Amino acid sequence: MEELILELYKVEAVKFGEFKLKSGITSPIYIDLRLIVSYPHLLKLVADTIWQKISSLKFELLCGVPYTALPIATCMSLNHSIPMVMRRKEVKDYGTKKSIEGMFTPGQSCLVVEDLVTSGASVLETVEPLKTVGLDVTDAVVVIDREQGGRDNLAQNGITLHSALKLTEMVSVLVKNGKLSLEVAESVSKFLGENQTMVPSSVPNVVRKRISYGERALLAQNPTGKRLFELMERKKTNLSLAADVSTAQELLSIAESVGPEICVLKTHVDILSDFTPDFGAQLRVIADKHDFLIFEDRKFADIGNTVTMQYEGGIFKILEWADIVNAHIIPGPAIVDGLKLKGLPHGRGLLLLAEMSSAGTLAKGEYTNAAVKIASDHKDFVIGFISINPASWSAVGSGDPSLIHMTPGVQLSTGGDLLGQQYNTPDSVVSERGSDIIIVGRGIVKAKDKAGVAKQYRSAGWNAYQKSLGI
Ligand code: S5P
Repeated sequence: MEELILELYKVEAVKFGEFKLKSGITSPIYIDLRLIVSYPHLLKLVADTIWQKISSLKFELLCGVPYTALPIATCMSLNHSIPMVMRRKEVKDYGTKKSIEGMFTPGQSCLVVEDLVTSGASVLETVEPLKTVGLDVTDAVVVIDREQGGRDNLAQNGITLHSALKLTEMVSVLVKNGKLSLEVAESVSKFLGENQTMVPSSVPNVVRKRISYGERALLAQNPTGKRLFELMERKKTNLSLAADVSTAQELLSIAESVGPEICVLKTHVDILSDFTPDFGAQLRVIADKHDFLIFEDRKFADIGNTVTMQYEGGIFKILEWADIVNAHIIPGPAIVDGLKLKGLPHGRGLLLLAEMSSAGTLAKGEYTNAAVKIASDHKDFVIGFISINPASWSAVGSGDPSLIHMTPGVQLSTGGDLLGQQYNTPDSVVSERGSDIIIVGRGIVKAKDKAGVAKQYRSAGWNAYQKSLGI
């Protein structure tokens, strides 16, 4: 390590003096590792030193942060026969439009390699597109950690930082070897203390790039989640109808007329006054005819054992006819285990209520983060969330493209009802708030021409989706 520090100093990859940074701040130290490509022995030494720091980790791919770390990652790849992927700094708007180049399969683990970490923002800019294509990224390795907050910022975003060298270690080795005076060493340490950076935990959302429903179908682990993404791509609709009417007869008639416009029909089966045991079978016929999924908005909220009975039994027998159900996470993860026990053998999917549309909802902050965690631990059964503003979520994994977001409280103009419901527009829900599916109830059900109004919602939702893809 001492050898590496002295070599970097010798080639002036690390310099001391007065340097004006981009931010306007004057720094007593300047580090530029770009020039190590001119010294093959030094490049090799850098690659070997950082390898020692991560050799015990398990990963299948390497990705260097462009550009300075690319040759370093290449050396590691060649020395240890580990394939690389490359992140494009500029995503081409013609041709393949790929942000990640190279061969990989979703679920593979990838180590990020970087030359220098200050705030951690540039590492996160590479982590995010890797995660977007389904790679598992939990660790990053750098040559030099400037010790200005990057380690904590990355940890907050679920990334463990490994470093070959810390800036303060470098300074003390240089002092020991008579290359640096104590006075300069003190000014560096004062500078570091006064210039700690903070990366807001929303950084991944800012750099998150939307990918198409079709691509996300390939990432979804649950068969119903996969079918839903495929259906949306095929039918070109992200509209879900909340068919909140009081009779089964009326519901079936709306399903018939609005069915061609929607991807999901949402029911509250316990509000139907004329429910009969063949209701589910009748609705299924219409769903198959018009190519939509059925979501019974049952909002399970009990212990695992009770929900298995509520899901399968009683007079409604929801398991027999509903592709999707949803659950509150208030009882903890066992509610998911209970529902999964019954639902998964039938290929069914579950949505978790991570947020709610009603005024004063308690489903926010840590509660929402807990829903994200439970979902990511059960991706074979959980297909996504009921959410209101997923783009603002701070939890690690909140931007997981294999999970879907469905948002209620949607009308063509904002407002609310007298009982706490709050409405956002389709455009705001999809293109600003980062959701995938708009759930519309009274906006369609109370209209005279239900199919005509559903068409308007459908095109508003789809246009917003295309806008968010940059089309
Ligand atoms: O937070 C929520 C969750 C749900 S599932 N807020 C909601 O409004 N819902 C449901 O969405 C609600 O039960 C109703 O079926 C639908 C909204 O209906 P609308 O008439 O207000 O559009």
